[in-house]
Amino acid sequence: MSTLPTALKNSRCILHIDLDCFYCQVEQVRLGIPFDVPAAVQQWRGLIAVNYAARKAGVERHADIDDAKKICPNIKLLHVATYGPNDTEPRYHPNPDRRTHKVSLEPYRNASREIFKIFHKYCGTIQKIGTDEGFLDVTETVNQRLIERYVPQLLDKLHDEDCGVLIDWHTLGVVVTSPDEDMSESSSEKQWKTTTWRDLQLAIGAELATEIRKEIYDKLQYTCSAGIAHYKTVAKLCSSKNKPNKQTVLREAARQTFMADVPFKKIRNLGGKLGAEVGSDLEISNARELWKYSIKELQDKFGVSTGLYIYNICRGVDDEEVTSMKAPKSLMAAKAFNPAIQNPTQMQPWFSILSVELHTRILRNYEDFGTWPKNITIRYRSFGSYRTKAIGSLPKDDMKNNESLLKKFQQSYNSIPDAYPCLGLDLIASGLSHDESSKSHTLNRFFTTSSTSAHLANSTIIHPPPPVTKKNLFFKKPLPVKPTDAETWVCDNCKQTVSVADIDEHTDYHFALEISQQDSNAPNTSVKRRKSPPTNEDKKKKVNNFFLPRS
Ligand code: DCP
Ligand code: CA
Ligand code: CA
Repeated sequence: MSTLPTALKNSRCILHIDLDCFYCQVEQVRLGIPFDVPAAVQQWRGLIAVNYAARKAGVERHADIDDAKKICPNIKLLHVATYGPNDTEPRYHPNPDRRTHKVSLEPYRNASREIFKIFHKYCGTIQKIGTDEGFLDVTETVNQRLIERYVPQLLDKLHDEDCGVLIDWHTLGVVVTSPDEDMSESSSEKQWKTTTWRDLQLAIGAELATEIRKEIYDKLQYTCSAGIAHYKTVAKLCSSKNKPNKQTVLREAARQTFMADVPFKKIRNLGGKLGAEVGSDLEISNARELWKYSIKELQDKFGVSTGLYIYNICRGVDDEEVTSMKAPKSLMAAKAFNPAIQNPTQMQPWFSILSVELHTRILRNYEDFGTWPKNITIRYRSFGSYRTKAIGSLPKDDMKNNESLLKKFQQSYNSIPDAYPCLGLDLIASGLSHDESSKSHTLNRFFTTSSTSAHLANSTIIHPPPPVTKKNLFFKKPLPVKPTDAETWVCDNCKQTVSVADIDEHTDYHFALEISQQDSNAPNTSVKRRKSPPTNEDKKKKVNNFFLPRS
């Protein structure tokens, strides 16, 4: 792109989009409950999502249903879908019981797929975080629009910082302002005196965000909030700044002002251990309080790369790439039993529930990514120790419905001599990979798998960090991605940091490794694991109570 203004050579446009009270919206849309009616999604006796009308009335996430009703008597409590005994799909049972039913997050996964399909129409570089949010690097599309619309008339300004274009920011969402900026009264609206090329890039990004949010609303009736900025961290902070149903643009001129009062624990990657360390070492709580430290001081204290990272991140600058989502390596349907299951009669209904769930997920995954599992494995827990049993693989022809899977599952489990009491039962599909038949089929896929995303990455512009200027101190070299926030978790096995969304997949990866080793040694025998995977308690501790669906 030779006509790209110089100021945009290293400038990215990042959107962070997050659905408003996501689970609650899914249920409200399903039931046709208007958004101004207070409502919350209930899982057993607790609330896992609360809509904005109910939040106004003082209802908080995790509240007990009775407390919620006291605070807000007209609140609509909508229980999540569950699998009951013999259900072949999740249903909205009127009075589900955790002893006989299993929570299903399938409706939210389905909604999520529809949302991400729309994201994919606008952007090829999407990093999915959990089910309801993602980063979109829209630089390419934005720059294209910018070049088409503005560059031909402004060829003489290509090397300037300012482009002189008048932007009606009021149509683009909430625009963060800074008190030291020059404003001029042009017509009736206040305008900033200058518009930089980078501002223009964000303005077009905001226009794109509006289009995406509009399409999500028109097609699915969901509202979401968006942040538009040059860096991931601030884009995320912006999307949560004005909720619900708003978008917030952070221009460079206002970045520092915006960052000043951000509690630094709210900053991506500083919510966890690193943040705690910085907070206690330097006795600070806001991003602003970090500004008085020089790069060198921070590097002396926290190491070269972490010091530089902190120096930049407290000013709202980072150089983290938006990394496209990858196909999962394994899928799992899991249930914890409390009290433990004591005998085959009690266990009987769970075989069907878990095989239906895994079956659905295998087929859905095949549609999305075209990968098929090599191994199906049972993992069960009795008195703290996990045991596993491989049940082989299932060809696609045997997966038209869940019956073969159910039969194999049942037979294998029933042949285990010491299967009771059982505290937890997981059915896992691992070794997901492309097979010959999936290659020959043209499937309607919108996700990319690892190999195709690598190809995509090659065809997109690589954005090196912006140069150091007098006004802004940017990175001199790319930062190692050091996620240490509440959305990440450190694996006990390999010490790798993984995002919460990937915990199960990561645990399953180790597990699958073991299985493949065991498979080659002693196939079809139940084996004791060398090391237990993290329990839900462990995970919860490590991820600061971030939600983990497993019930
Ligand atoms: N979730 C959960 N338990 C948690 C956190 C989240 O079950 N501790 C589920 C329910 C949420 C969904 O994930 O609806 C998305 O999580 P968010 O943190 O984005 O919260 P919401 O979308 O509900 O609200 P907001 O509008 O503040 O984003
Ligand atoms: Ca959300
Ligand atoms: Ca979210």
